[in-house]
Amino acid sequence: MADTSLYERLRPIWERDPDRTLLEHPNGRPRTYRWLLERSARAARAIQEEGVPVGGRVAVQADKGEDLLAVYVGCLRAGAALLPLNPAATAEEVAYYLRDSRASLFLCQPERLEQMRAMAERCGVPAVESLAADGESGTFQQRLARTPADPGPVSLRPEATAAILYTSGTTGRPKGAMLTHRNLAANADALHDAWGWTRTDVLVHALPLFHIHGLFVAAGGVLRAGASMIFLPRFDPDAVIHAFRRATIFMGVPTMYHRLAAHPGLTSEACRGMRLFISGSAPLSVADFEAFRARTGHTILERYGMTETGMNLSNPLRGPRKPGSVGLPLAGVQVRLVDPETRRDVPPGEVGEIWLRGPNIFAGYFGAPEKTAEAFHEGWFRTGDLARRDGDGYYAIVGRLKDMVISGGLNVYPAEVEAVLDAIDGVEESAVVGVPDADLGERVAAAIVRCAWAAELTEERVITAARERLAPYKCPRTVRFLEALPRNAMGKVEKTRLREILAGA
Ligand code: MCA
Ligand code: AMP
Repeated sequence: MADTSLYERLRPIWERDPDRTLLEHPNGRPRTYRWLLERSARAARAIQEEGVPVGGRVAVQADKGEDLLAVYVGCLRAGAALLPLNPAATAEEVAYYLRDSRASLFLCQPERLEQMRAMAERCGVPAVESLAADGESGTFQQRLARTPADPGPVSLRPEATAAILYTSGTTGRPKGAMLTHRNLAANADALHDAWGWTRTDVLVHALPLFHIHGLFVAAGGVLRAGASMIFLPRFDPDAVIHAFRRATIFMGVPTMYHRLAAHPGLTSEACRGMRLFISGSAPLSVADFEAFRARTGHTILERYGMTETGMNLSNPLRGPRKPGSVGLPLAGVQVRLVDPETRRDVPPGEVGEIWLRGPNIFAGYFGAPEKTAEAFHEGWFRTGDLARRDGDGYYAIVGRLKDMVISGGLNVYPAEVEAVLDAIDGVEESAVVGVPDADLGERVAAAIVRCAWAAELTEERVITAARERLAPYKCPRTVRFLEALPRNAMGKVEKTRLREILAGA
């Protein structure tokens, strides 16, 4: 791999055809690669002038807009790590990310600027500006308008951190996974080849930009190919299907495919120019896989990835795409299935934990070497996902060792929700599980044991209290009050049993 930064690898691709459209908005000016080169140069310079050193962090909690991409590329050029945050994260959650990452600059939503300035000051963040989805009205954007497009030379090694993405853990607080320029470049190259990207591809982009999926796999695929995207502010099935008429690729989480397959506008005619539909972030049900094929004639390509690793496994572009399977290892990715107890590889056909090695595997958790050490065994990253490999070498995810719920493609860690529920007045104890949900895949459900004096505590009160501290998607959608939590002889809550109890609630 070339010994340069990700930006230096991408720049020649963009400069080859600078007037090519990078993105089109449903109602707004299209943007070219020339725009990205210029806008990201200004962003890099502004990041430097805000006092972010090479190796520093820029946290961004902004609604989806074109300048998020300019700031991302600006960070790459300035040698800063981007920390993208969910706009739905509460002030308490954001405060944790800012403190933990020791960010030098925080870009927030314009309507929260005052609140966030006060909060960021308490967290020791020296500079706070706003970034608006409209591309002009944020204070950072006003600054960009008067900043020269000249960041000056920054020399970076591929081992430099390009982004830090927070991922919660089954125990403790969220951890910041450091992804290097090399990680992102290696994964972008592997996906470019595996999915046959070309400059003439047009992606329908309806994912959020604060996760690997929307930022590095979807937008990152476009940037790597020098291709174009129809850039939608959010997932709206009408707008997505409308955009298919002018596009070639779509990427979504299973909930999106479930909703598209139920939409009367989804027909083979509506998808006539499309060449590829890709699903990931959560298991795609065989029912949705089949329903989508029946409606469109297209076979969804399912793949498997993780924040710490980017993409690892993918069904093939050419060759069978099997329902219920996440396919074969991507180029450069080594995969083992290991018995988590004995740490030996399991015999063919048996279930084991997925262990990974490759140039895509992250550099560690920011400021947490012990947590990094726990995540690896002899150089292999332990995913906590359980899989089986069939006779053709295809992998199928069959379960998880980690206590985690995936709701609509977003991960929710029960330990984090339980800590918040336990702190509510009148809650003796709580337990959180995921229960099956046709739309979201899994739905967050909570069992609560009330204190003897708190018979009045209602489901509504619990949900309201949880929402004050947790992003809405993490809050339980179902709350059931029990006399006691089901426990095994060791006193451990039996989550499987609880799932059965709550599935019917
Ligand atoms: C929104 N809501 C949710 C979720 N999303 N509740 C539970 N789970 C969710 N995922 C709630 C909102 O708080 C709101 O509730 C109500 O649903 C409607 O909100 P709205 O924004 O209109 O929701 P939506 O547009 O229907 O969103 C559903 C969605 C979205 C499109 C499926 O969640 C989404 O974009 N998911 C994709 C996430 C993603 O990119 N995952 C990749 C990460 P209320 O009104 O009560 O507040 S994983 C990854 O990157 C790895 C590496 C990988 O392999 O890809
Ligand atoms: P995150 O760390 O938020 O990126 O979530 C990664 C997790 O999502 C993985 O460890 C898996 O548990 C799950 N995941 C991602 N893609 C798939 C898939 N295609 N099928 C099943 N689970 C998936």
